[in-house]
Amino acid sequence: MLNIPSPEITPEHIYLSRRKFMSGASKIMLGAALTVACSDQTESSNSDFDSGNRQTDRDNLGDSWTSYKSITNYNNFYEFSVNKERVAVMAQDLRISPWEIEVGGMVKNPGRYHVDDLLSKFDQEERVYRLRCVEGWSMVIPWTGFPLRRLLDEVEPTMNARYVRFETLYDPVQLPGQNDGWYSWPYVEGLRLDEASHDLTILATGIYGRALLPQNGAPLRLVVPWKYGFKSIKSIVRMDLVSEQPVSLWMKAAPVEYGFYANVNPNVHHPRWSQDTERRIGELQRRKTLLFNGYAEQVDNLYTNMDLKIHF
Ligand SMILES: Nc1nc2c(c(=O)[nH]1)N[C@H]1C(S)=C(S)[C@@H](COP(=O)(O)O)O[C@H]1N2
Ligand SMILES: [Mo]
Repeated sequence: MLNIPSPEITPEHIYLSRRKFMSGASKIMLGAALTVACSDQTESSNSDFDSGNRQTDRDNLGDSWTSYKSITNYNNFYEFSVNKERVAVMAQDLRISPWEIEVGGMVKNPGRYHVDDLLSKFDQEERVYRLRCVEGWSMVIPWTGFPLRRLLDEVEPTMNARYVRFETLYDPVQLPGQNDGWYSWPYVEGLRLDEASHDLTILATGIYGRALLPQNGAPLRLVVPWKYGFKSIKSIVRMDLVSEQPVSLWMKAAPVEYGFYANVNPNVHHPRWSQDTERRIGELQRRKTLLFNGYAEQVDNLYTNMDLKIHF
Protein backbone atom coordinates (compact mmCIF):
# COMPACT_ATOMS: atom_id res chain seq x y z
CA MET A 1 0.00 0.00 0.00
CA LEU A 2 1.23 3.45 -0.80
CA ASN A 3 1.89 5.31 2.38
CA ILE A 4 0.61 8.83 1.86
CA PRO A 5 2.50 10.66 4.57
CA SER A 6 0.08 13.45 5.26
CA PRO A 7 -3.07 15.16 4.14
CA GLU A 8 -0.92 18.15 3.30
CA ILE A 9 -1.05 16.80 -0.23
CA THR A 10 -4.70 17.70 -0.26
CA PRO A 11 -5.61 21.37 -0.23
CA GLU A 12 -8.21 21.33 2.49
CA HIS A 13 -9.13 19.89 5.81
CA ILE A 14 -12.24 18.09 4.67
CA TYR A 15 -11.06 17.40 1.18
CA LEU A 16 -11.89 13.72 1.25
CA SER A 17 -15.38 14.18 2.54
CA ARG A 18 -16.11 16.68 -0.22
CA ARG A 19 -14.47 15.00 -3.14
CA LYS A 20 -15.13 11.34 -2.59
CA PHE A 21 -15.36 10.92 -6.35
CA MET A 22 -11.70 11.65 -6.82
CA SER A 23 -9.81 8.43 -7.38
CA GLY A 24 -6.92 7.40 -5.18
CA ALA A 25 -4.55 7.56 -8.13
CA SER A 26 -5.37 11.10 -9.15
CA LYS A 27 -5.06 12.18 -5.55
CA ILE A 28 -1.53 10.87 -5.37
CA MET A 29 -0.60 12.62 -8.59
CA LEU A 30 -2.05 15.88 -7.37
CA GLY A 31 -0.10 15.32 -4.19
CA ALA A 32 3.16 14.96 -6.06
CA ALA A 33 2.48 18.12 -8.04
CA LEU A 34 1.71 20.16 -4.94
CA THR A 35 4.78 18.88 -3.13
CA VAL A 36 7.00 19.96 -6.00
CA ALA A 37 5.36 23.36 -6.23
CA CYS A 38 5.80 23.79 -2.54
CA SER A 39 9.46 22.85 -2.33
CA ASP A 40 10.25 25.24 -5.19
CA GLN A 41 8.80 28.05 -3.28
CA THR A 42 10.21 27.20 0.11
CA GLU A 43 13.81 26.95 -1.07
CA SER A 44 14.23 30.71 -0.91
CA SER A 45 16.15 32.18 1.97
CA ASN A 46 15.47 35.06 4.28
CA SER A 47 18.34 37.01 2.82
CA ASP A 48 16.21 39.87 1.56
CA PHE A 49 15.36 40.77 5.14
CA ASP A 50 17.57 42.54 7.57
CA SER A 51 17.49 40.62 10.81
CA GLY A 52 20.24 42.86 12.15
CA ASN A 53 19.01 43.88 15.58
CA ARG A 54 17.07 40.73 16.39
CA GLN A 55 18.08 38.67 19.35
CA THR A 56 17.64 35.40 17.54
CA ASP A 57 16.63 33.86 14.30
CA ARG A 58 15.69 30.60 15.95
CA ASP A 59 12.84 29.46 18.12
CA ASN A 60 13.18 28.11 21.67
CA LEU A 61 13.92 24.61 20.35
CA GLY A 62 16.73 25.88 18.13
CA ASP A 63 14.83 25.66 14.87
CA SER A 64 15.32 28.34 12.23
CA TRP A 65 12.61 30.69 11.17
CA THR A 66 10.67 29.67 8.11
CA SER A 67 11.37 31.98 5.16
CA TYR A 68 9.24 35.09 4.86
CA LYS A 69 8.38 33.98 1.37
CA SER A 70 6.88 30.68 2.54
CA ILE A 71 5.06 32.25 5.48
CA THR A 72 3.40 34.73 3.13
CA ASN A 73 2.78 32.43 0.14
CA TYR A 74 1.66 29.12 1.62
CA ASN A 75 -1.54 29.94 3.49
CA ASN A 76 -4.79 28.48 4.69
CA PHE A 77 -7.48 31.15 4.40
CA TYR A 78 -10.62 29.55 3.02
CA GLU A 79 -12.38 32.89 2.64
CA PHE A 80 -10.10 33.43 -0.36
CA SER A 81 -9.18 30.01 -1.68
CA VAL A 82 -8.71 26.43 -0.58
CA ASN A 83 -5.54 26.47 -2.66
CA LYS A 84 -2.70 27.51 -0.34
CA GLU A 85 -0.64 28.89 -3.20
CA ARG A 86 -3.43 31.15 -4.48
CA VAL A 87 -4.41 32.81 -1.20
CA ALA A 88 -1.69 35.49 -1.24
CA VAL A 89 -2.70 36.84 -4.65
CA MET A 90 -6.40 36.62 -3.98
CA ALA A 91 -6.09 38.39 -0.63
CA GLN A 92 -3.99 41.34 -1.67
CA ASP A 93 -6.87 43.81 -2.10
CA LEU A 94 -8.55 43.13 1.23
CA ARG A 95 -9.26 46.53 2.82
CA ILE A 96 -7.47 46.27 6.14
CA SER A 97 -7.59 49.93 7.12
CA PRO A 98 -9.57 51.36 8.75
CA TRP A 99 -10.45 48.25 10.76
CA GLU A 100 -12.45 48.00 13.94
CA ILE A 101 -12.88 45.16 16.34
CA GLU A 102 -15.85 44.94 18.65
CA VAL A 103 -15.44 43.32 22.05
CA GLY A 104 -18.61 42.47 23.90
CA GLY A 105 -20.70 39.84 25.60
CA MET A 106 -20.09 39.23 29.30
CA VAL A 107 -17.78 42.14 29.98
CA LYS A 108 -17.97 45.21 32.18
CA ASN A 109 -16.60 47.51 29.49
CA PRO A 110 -17.73 46.52 26.01
CA GLY A 111 -16.17 48.57 23.24
CA ARG A 112 -15.11 49.11 19.69
CA TYR A 113 -11.41 49.46 19.04
CA HIS A 114 -9.56 50.75 16.02
CA VAL A 115 -6.64 48.46 15.30
CA ASP A 116 -4.38 51.53 15.12
CA ASP A 117 -5.38 52.37 18.69
CA LEU A 118 -4.61 48.84 19.87
CA LEU A 119 -1.19 49.12 18.25
CA SER A 120 -0.36 52.28 20.17
CA LYS A 121 -2.07 51.23 23.39
CA PHE A 122 -0.24 47.92 23.83
CA ASP A 123 3.50 47.31 23.48
CA GLN A 124 4.22 45.17 20.47
CA GLU A 125 6.44 42.20 21.29
CA GLU A 126 8.18 39.74 19.05
CA ARG A 127 7.17 36.11 19.65
CA VAL A 128 8.79 33.33 17.66
CA TYR A 129 6.35 30.41 17.62
CA ARG A 130 5.97 27.11 15.84
CA LEU A 131 2.70 26.84 13.90
CA ARG A 132 1.50 23.25 13.36
CA CYS A 133 -1.35 22.80 10.91
CA VAL A 134 -3.67 19.87 11.56
CA GLU A 135 -2.84 18.78 8.00
CA GLY A 136 0.69 17.79 9.03
CA TRP A 137 2.95 20.68 8.07
CA SER A 138 4.55 23.30 10.28
CA MET A 139 6.46 26.57 10.23
CA VAL A 140 8.44 28.75 12.64
CA ILE A 141 7.02 32.27 12.52
CA PRO A 142 8.41 35.41 14.14
CA TRP A 143 5.19 37.23 15.05
CA THR A 144 4.77 40.71 16.37
CA GLY A 145 1.81 41.30 18.61
CA PHE A 146 0.54 41.60 22.15
CA PRO A 147 -0.93 39.18 24.68
CA LEU A 148 -4.70 38.85 24.27
CA ARG A 149 -4.84 39.12 28.08
CA ARG A 150 -4.07 42.85 27.79
CA LEU A 151 -7.27 43.45 25.86
CA LEU A 152 -9.28 41.16 28.15
CA ASP A 153 -8.05 43.13 31.17
CA GLU A 154 -9.31 46.24 29.45
CA VAL A 155 -12.88 44.96 28.93
CA GLU A 156 -13.04 43.06 32.25
CA PRO A 157 -14.88 39.76 31.79
CA THR A 158 -17.71 39.29 34.30
CA MET A 159 -17.97 36.38 36.75
CA ASN A 160 -20.01 34.24 34.35
CA ALA A 161 -17.70 34.59 31.35
CA ARG A 162 -15.95 31.28 30.67
CA TYR A 163 -15.04 31.37 26.99
CA VAL A 164 -13.99 33.81 24.31
CA ARG A 165 -15.68 33.55 20.91
CA PHE A 166 -13.89 35.08 17.90
CA GLU A 167 -15.29 36.01 14.51
CA THR A 168 -13.64 36.81 11.19
CA LEU A 169 -14.96 39.56 8.90
CA TYR A 170 -18.11 38.54 7.01
CA ASP A 171 -18.05 40.12 3.55
CA PRO A 172 -18.71 37.73 0.66
CA VAL A 173 -17.77 40.42 -1.86
CA GLN A 174 -14.28 40.83 -0.49
CA LEU A 175 -14.08 37.25 0.76
CA PRO A 176 -15.46 35.22 -2.15
CA GLY A 177 -14.89 31.90 -0.39
CA GLN A 178 -17.80 32.87 1.86
CA ASN A 179 -20.11 32.06 -1.05
CA ASP A 180 -19.19 28.41 -0.57
CA GLY A 181 -22.25 27.00 1.14
CA TRP A 182 -20.37 23.99 2.48
CA TYR A 183 -19.17 26.02 5.46
CA SER A 184 -21.04 28.10 7.94
CA TRP A 185 -19.60 31.61 7.63
CA PRO A 186 -18.16 33.69 9.14
CA TYR A 187 -15.21 31.70 10.46
CA VAL A 188 -15.66 31.30 14.21
CA GLU A 189 -13.23 30.07 16.83
CA GLY A 190 -13.18 29.87 20.58
CA LEU A 191 -10.95 29.48 23.59
CA ARG A 192 -11.57 28.81 27.24
CA LEU A 193 -10.98 32.03 29.16
CA ASP A 194 -7.88 30.64 30.91
CA GLU A 195 -6.43 29.61 27.53
CA ALA A 196 -7.21 33.03 26.12
CA SER A 197 -5.52 34.67 29.13
CA HIS A 198 -2.38 32.53 28.90
CA ASP A 199 0.77 34.51 28.21
CA LEU A 200 1.52 32.51 25.04
CA THR A 201 -1.78 33.56 23.46
CA ILE A 202 -1.35 36.69 21.37
CA LEU A 203 -3.15 38.89 18.93
CA ALA A 204 -0.65 39.21 16.10
CA THR A 205 -0.18 42.38 14.09
CA GLY A 206 3.02 41.59 12.22
CA ILE A 207 5.49 38.99 10.93
CA TYR A 208 9.28 39.48 10.54
CA GLY A 209 8.85 42.94 12.01
CA ARG A 210 6.59 43.99 9.13
CA ALA A 211 2.88 44.69 9.18
CA LEU A 212 0.76 41.59 8.79
CA LEU A 213 -0.28 40.91 5.19
CA PRO A 214 -3.89 40.04 4.31
CA GLN A 215 -3.07 36.39 3.57
CA ASN A 216 -1.81 35.99 7.16
CA GLY A 217 -4.93 37.51 8.69
CA ALA A 218 -4.30 41.24 8.66
CA PRO A 219 -4.78 43.46 10.42
CA LEU A 220 -5.32 41.36 13.56
CA ARG A 221 -5.29 37.60 14.06
CA LEU A 222 -5.14 35.23 16.96
CA VAL A 223 -2.09 33.01 17.56
CA VAL A 224 -2.34 30.06 19.98
CA PRO A 225 0.90 28.16 19.39
CA TRP A 226 0.09 24.93 21.29
CA LYS A 227 -3.07 24.33 19.25
CA TYR A 228 -3.52 23.33 15.63
CA GLY A 229 -3.25 26.25 13.24
CA PHE A 230 -6.97 26.44 12.56
CA LYS A 231 -7.59 27.83 16.06
CA SER A 232 -5.52 30.89 15.10
CA ILE A 233 -8.39 32.77 13.48
CA LYS A 234 -7.57 35.51 10.99
CA SER A 235 -8.85 39.03 10.31
CA ILE A 236 -10.92 39.28 13.49
CA VAL A 237 -13.76 41.81 13.73
CA ARG A 238 -15.54 40.58 16.83
CA MET A 239 -14.81 38.97 20.19
CA ASP A 240 -17.44 37.99 22.73
CA LEU A 241 -17.06 36.73 26.26
CA VAL A 242 -19.60 33.94 26.69
CA SER A 243 -20.65 31.32 29.24
CA GLU A 244 -21.12 28.41 26.83
CA GLN A 245 -18.46 26.68 24.78
CA PRO A 246 -18.53 28.26 21.30
CA VAL A 247 -19.06 26.09 18.23
CA SER A 248 -16.35 26.76 15.68
CA LEU A 249 -16.65 26.62 11.90
CA TRP A 250 -14.63 23.41 11.88
CA MET A 251 -16.70 21.76 14.61
CA LYS A 252 -19.79 22.47 12.53
CA ALA A 253 -18.24 21.27 9.28
CA ALA A 254 -16.84 17.98 10.61
CA PRO A 255 -17.55 17.38 14.32
CA VAL A 256 -15.94 13.95 14.32
CA GLU A 257 -12.71 15.39 12.97
CA TYR A 258 -12.35 18.72 14.76
CA GLY A 259 -13.06 19.26 18.43
CA PHE A 260 -13.13 22.43 20.49
CA TYR A 261 -9.70 22.01 22.09
CA ALA A 262 -7.57 21.09 19.05
CA ASN A 263 -4.41 20.84 21.13
CA VAL A 264 -1.47 19.55 19.11
CA ASN A 265 -1.16 15.95 20.27
CA PRO A 266 0.75 13.13 18.57
CA ASN A 267 -1.23 10.60 20.65
CA VAL A 268 -4.62 11.65 19.31
CA HIS A 269 -4.92 11.07 15.59
CA HIS A 270 -7.17 12.71 13.09
CA PRO A 271 -9.72 10.09 11.96
CA ARG A 272 -8.22 10.18 8.47
CA TRP A 273 -4.50 10.48 9.21
CA SER A 274 -1.80 10.13 11.85
CA GLN A 275 -0.54 13.12 13.81
CA ASP A 276 2.79 11.44 14.69
CA THR A 277 4.91 13.56 12.41
CA GLU A 278 4.93 16.80 10.48
CA ARG A 279 6.85 18.39 7.65
CA ARG A 280 8.55 21.66 8.53
CA ILE A 281 8.09 23.83 5.46
CA GLY A 282 11.49 24.26 3.81
CA GLU A 283 12.74 20.87 5.05
CA LEU A 284 12.49 17.48 3.37
CA GLN A 285 12.55 15.12 6.36
CA ARG A 286 9.48 14.78 8.50
CA ARG A 287 9.96 15.37 12.21
CA LYS A 288 8.13 14.09 15.25
CA THR A 289 5.18 16.15 16.38
CA LEU A 290 5.50 17.24 20.01
CA LEU A 291 2.75 17.24 22.63
CA PHE A 292 1.21 20.71 22.76
CA ASN A 293 3.50 21.56 19.84
CA GLY A 294 6.48 21.66 22.21
CA TYR A 295 4.85 24.05 24.70
CA ALA A 296 3.79 21.37 27.25
CA GLU A 297 5.86 22.90 30.04
CA GLN A 298 3.96 26.16 29.72
CA VAL A 299 0.44 24.85 29.14
CA ASP A 300 -0.12 21.31 30.44
CA ASN A 301 -1.42 22.70 33.75
CA LEU A 302 -4.44 23.97 31.79
CA TYR A 303 -5.49 20.38 31.12
CA THR A 304 -4.84 18.47 34.36
CA ASN A 305 -7.42 15.74 34.90
CA MET A 306 -8.78 16.15 31.39
CA ASP A 307 -8.94 13.19 29.01
CA LEU A 308 -7.38 14.68 25.89
CA LYS A 309 -8.77 11.86 23.76
CA ILE A 310 -12.29 12.95 24.64
CA HIS A 311 -11.57 16.65 24.71
CA PHE A 312 -9.70 16.61 21.39
N1 LIG B 1 -10.54 33.19 9.06
C1 LIG B 1 -9.72 32.16 8.88
N2 LIG B 1 -8.75 31.93 9.78
C2 LIG B 1 -7.89 30.88 9.60
C3 LIG B 1 -8.05 29.99 8.51
C4 LIG B 1 -9.10 30.26 7.57
O1 LIG B 1 -9.29 29.54 6.58
N3 LIG B 1 -9.90 31.37 7.79
N4 LIG B 1 -7.22 28.90 8.37
C5 LIG B 1 -6.56 28.42 9.61
C6 LIG B 1 -5.57 27.40 9.36
S1 LIG B 1 -6.13 25.87 8.93
C7 LIG B 1 -4.23 27.63 9.55
S2 LIG B 1 -3.11 26.37 9.44
C8 LIG B 1 -3.72 28.99 9.81
C9 LIG B 1 -2.69 29.36 8.76
O2 LIG B 1 -2.11 30.61 9.03
P1 LIG B 1 -1.03 31.23 8.05
O3 LIG B 1 -1.59 31.17 6.64
O4 LIG B 1 -0.82 32.64 8.50
O5 LIG B 1 0.21 30.40 8.17
O6 LIG B 1 -4.75 29.96 9.80
C10 LIG B 1 -5.95 29.57 10.41
N5 LIG B 1 -6.88 30.69 10.51
MO1 LIG C 1 -4.41 24.41 9.35
